[in-house]
Amino acid sequence: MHFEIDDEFIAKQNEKRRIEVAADYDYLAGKLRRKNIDIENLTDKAEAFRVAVPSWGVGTGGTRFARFPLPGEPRDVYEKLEDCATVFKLVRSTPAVSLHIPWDKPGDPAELRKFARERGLHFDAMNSNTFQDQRGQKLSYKFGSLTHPDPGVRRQAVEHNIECIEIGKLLGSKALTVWIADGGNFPGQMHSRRALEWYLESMQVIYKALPDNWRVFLEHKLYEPAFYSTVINDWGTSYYCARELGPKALCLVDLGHHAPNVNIEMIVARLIQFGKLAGFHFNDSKYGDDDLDAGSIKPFQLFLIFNELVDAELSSVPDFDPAYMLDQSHNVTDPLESLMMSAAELNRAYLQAHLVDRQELAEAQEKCDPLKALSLLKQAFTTDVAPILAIARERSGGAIDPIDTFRASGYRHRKAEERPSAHRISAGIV
Ligand code: LRH
Ligand code: MN
Repeated sequence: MHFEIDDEFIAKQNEKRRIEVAADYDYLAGKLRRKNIDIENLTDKAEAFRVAVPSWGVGTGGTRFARFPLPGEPRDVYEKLEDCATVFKLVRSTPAVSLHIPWDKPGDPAELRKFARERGLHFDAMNSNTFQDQRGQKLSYKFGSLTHPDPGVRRQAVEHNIECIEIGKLLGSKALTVWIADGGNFPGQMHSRRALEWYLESMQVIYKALPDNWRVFLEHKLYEPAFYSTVINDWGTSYYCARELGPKALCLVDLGHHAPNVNIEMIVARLIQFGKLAGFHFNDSKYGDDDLDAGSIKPFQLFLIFNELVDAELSSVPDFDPAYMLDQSHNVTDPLESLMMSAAELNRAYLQAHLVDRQELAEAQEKCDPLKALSLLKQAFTTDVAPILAIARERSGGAIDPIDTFRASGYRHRKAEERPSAHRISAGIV
């Protein structure tokens, strides 16, 4: 039998907190009413907010130095879905799971789809992997994949991406995310212009394999694992390629894939304006692609990104339908707790962005009153919307306090009993 946290247990845990959170909610309702803001409207938005979780995010992550596995970690894609279902059960905003191929290659896609559906889950964008060599793989990706000088390697990488689309079609996915590690560690190692030509040539074949209702997300990254040059290194290159490929190609923004202090919210505004924003891999970072928990280091930046997204949503930008996903590496926390905390942090930033008085902001911008403009944003950012997030979870059948409820359930301990694993000292992100 596989242990699951049941609704009755969640209700009991909520019972302990209901009076307190209801009081906080009513107090906040009063504060917002004075600003002619209806709290119920915000709670509906919080209940409707959705973010996908990465299958590779429910296991412990690591670095090149070490990975410290947790007892009860998922050992296959089914156990990963069990854990994704537990996160969804408690926070109610994460019914979609993004798979990575071949890490999650299903033996029987129909069976996996049924297993997911029985747990209220469905599949978001598929992720291809031409940044590692698989056992028995003919040609190595050591020196690149879609941009490798050897057309045989490029063809192998193209075929892998098309295989990801075929698997995704059977799972009900509607998008493919393509991140390639292609780049060089030494000046002169790659011919930059030729490499980009090969990238476009390869992507055109992948693009042609997309079903009509699918999208392909191009994910740029400044560096790592290549440490001198990266072929798809910034949003400009990604944007150029997405335009060259066609309307189904869009640019995905992974927050950790930019140099420190880059103004990511402006990149978001540009991609929205150019009609090429695919969506996000949300996480946070202090230095490099640290894949830390979203909102844990730069919560104001996360708010400013959602400020651009909500501004676009409210001004009904055509075809504005960004995909929200977490992409994190949980090296020192329980991955499920980090995913629940991060999902709540995104929902918080989204709600706070809806608290910005956009008419007053437009006037302040019109009148060149920067301090007024900033204070309007800060007012929204410093409004504690936690009671709304808690009530929204409870109304959707989730936990008022997901992490405390998760800990009280003993889930991790039960999974450690159910999933005896041969812990091997290892390194790397998964
Ligand atoms: C690359 C990346 C990409 C995934 C990988 C797990 O850094 O962000 O999105 O394929 O992490
Ligand atoms: Mn990513």
